[in-house]
Amino acid sequence: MKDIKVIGIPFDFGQDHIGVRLAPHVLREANLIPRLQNIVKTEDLGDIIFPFKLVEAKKDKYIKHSLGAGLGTKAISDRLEEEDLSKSFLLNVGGDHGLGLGTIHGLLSHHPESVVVWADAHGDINTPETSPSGNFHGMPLAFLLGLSQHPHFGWIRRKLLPNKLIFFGPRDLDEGEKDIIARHNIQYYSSEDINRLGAKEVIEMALHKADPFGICPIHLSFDVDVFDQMDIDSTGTKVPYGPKLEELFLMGGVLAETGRLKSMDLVELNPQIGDAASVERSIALVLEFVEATLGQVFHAGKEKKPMPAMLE
Ligand code: NNH
Ligand code: MN
Ligand code: MN
Ligand code: MN
Repeated sequence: MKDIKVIGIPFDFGQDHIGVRLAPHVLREANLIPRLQNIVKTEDLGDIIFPFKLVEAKKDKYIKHSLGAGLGTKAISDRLEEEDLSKSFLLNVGGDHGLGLGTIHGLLSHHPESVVVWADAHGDINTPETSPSGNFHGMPLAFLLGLSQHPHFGWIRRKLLPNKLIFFGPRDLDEGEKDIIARHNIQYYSSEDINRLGAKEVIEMALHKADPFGICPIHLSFDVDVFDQMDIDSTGTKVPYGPKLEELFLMGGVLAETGRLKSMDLVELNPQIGDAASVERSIALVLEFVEATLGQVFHAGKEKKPMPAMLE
């Protein structure tokens, strides 16, 4: 890979806090692009614009904002499909996690064999029927795996195989999600597993099971609520007992060192949640994580970056 491409995706149809759509803007204001430029040539592709209003003729029974979510994820997938990603690392800056359906569906057109690491406090694999909230950001994986159908998502034509999916850090799963994960035998490493076994051991074991020959491209779908609630405040659904900060940074590093990490979603940062100081701290942490991970993607094997200051 020769460069990084950054795309802003202010998608917020997946839940009810509109602040997530501001995250691409605040991260750029906090120097996301220059910080990546320090690592390697970085191109900002701008934002995906969603050219429709958040209006629905009638309340959808199971998925809130289903029209926006369906059209929005299709727009994301189409946009990524047409992008030349052959020499680039793609960083998708959300937005809420519902966008993962669009980004991963689009990426599967470039790399059909991709392994997806879903780093999240949640499972995001509810079907509209099992969802306790009706929020689409809790459902993208059910659509991506082909477990759900809905008229507003009739455009979906690719599937992620359950054996290519790895859950990293969940600790708040709904009952229906537990059933789905068990039924499809999806790899699952809870926050407790990670803190007990170590992120490196967990990720190496998981990648080996998903891709025994070590040849498949890797996509990291990173929901910032995977961080412990003590570490991040500016996100809509915080959960305690997260993986230790150093285990999460280590996970990014271990993925980077495979040489196969090709893309990443960064989602659910909401600069409208928390006071000014905690928003600033949340942004700083997210930037540190991206910088540390991409630093290792591009410099693995060369001079190593020191640990980020906040971990010392
Ligand atoms: N599982 C819950 C739901 O389906 C919460 C999902 N919230 C998230 N997911 N933030 O990452 O509504
Ligand atoms: Mn609506
Ligand atoms: Mn999520
Ligand atoms: Mn989450």
